[in-house]
Amino acid sequence: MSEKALENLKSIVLDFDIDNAEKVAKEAISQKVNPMEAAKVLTDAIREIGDGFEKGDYFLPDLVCAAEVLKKAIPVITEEIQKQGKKSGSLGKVVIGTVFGDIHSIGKGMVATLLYAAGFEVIDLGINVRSEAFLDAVKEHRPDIIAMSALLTTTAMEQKNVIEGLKKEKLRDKVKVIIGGSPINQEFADSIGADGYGATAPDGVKVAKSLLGIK
Ligand code: B12
Repeated sequence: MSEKALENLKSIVLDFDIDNAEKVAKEAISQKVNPMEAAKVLTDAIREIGDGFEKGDYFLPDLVCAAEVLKKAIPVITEEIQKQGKKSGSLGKVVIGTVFGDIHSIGKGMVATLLYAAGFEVIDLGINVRSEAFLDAVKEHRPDIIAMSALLTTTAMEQKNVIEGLKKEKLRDKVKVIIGGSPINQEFADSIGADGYGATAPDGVKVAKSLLGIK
């Protein structure tokens, strides 16, 4: 039963079926599909579209439509993740955003949801966030962690700009920095002086907890 529901979730992305996205996601949840598994199926499927785009098999409107499918399906899935989560907000405070020049929102949103579900207080600055806005948020909210997402090789360096800004403002030792996004890896994170990197949203939660010494 849940195999079929997962297949249906994959199909709505690959068929760009925006109209049925929410309904299929709701069906999956009502059939007790693990919401984390559902999120992974949707993520893998949209990456397949992304790979096809790179090869020239798909075009920008296809990326836009696939993203619209996820925008309808993901809230249903994340609502369930939040329901199952602790929501205590007591593990610590995280400021999160997608860096300047980058409008990819879906992965950042998933990281924010899982951090929240794990018990972090999350302040989401949104997309296309200038480094000054990250720095202002650190001054205003005094978070334990800044989490940055970058999906483009051209915007990945913005994460370094924020870290350099923190150093200039003498805030670097006040906050941990974690980064992620498809072009990011551990080597890049080390090279720009980030404290942690997560390949997936669940990894992000693990890294955040471990940086704050939470078991
Ligand atoms: C959907 C999509 C879009 C949508 C975004 C809609 C939206 N609201 O987000 C639209 C159509 C707008 C778009 C636009 C563009 N896109 Co685009 N897009 C994608 C696509 C297909 C999927 C991204 C996605 O949502 N994935 C699903 C989520 C769940 O996965 P994720 O973002 O990777 O996040 C996961 C992890 O990376 C991690 N993570 C993410 N952030 C963080 C942060 C932290 C702290 C941690 C710990 C973890 C973490 O956890 C997440 C969940 O597990 C990717 C393909 C790909 N392989 O990534 C291309 C892709 C990223 N796009 C690409 C390009 C080129 C573009 C455009 C430049 C196209 C154009 N010519 O205009 C524009 C750029 C616009 C801009 N200035 O930002 C390229 C980037 C190539 C590169 N290396 O630079 C990709 C890789 C496609 C490709 N293969 O060519 N895109």
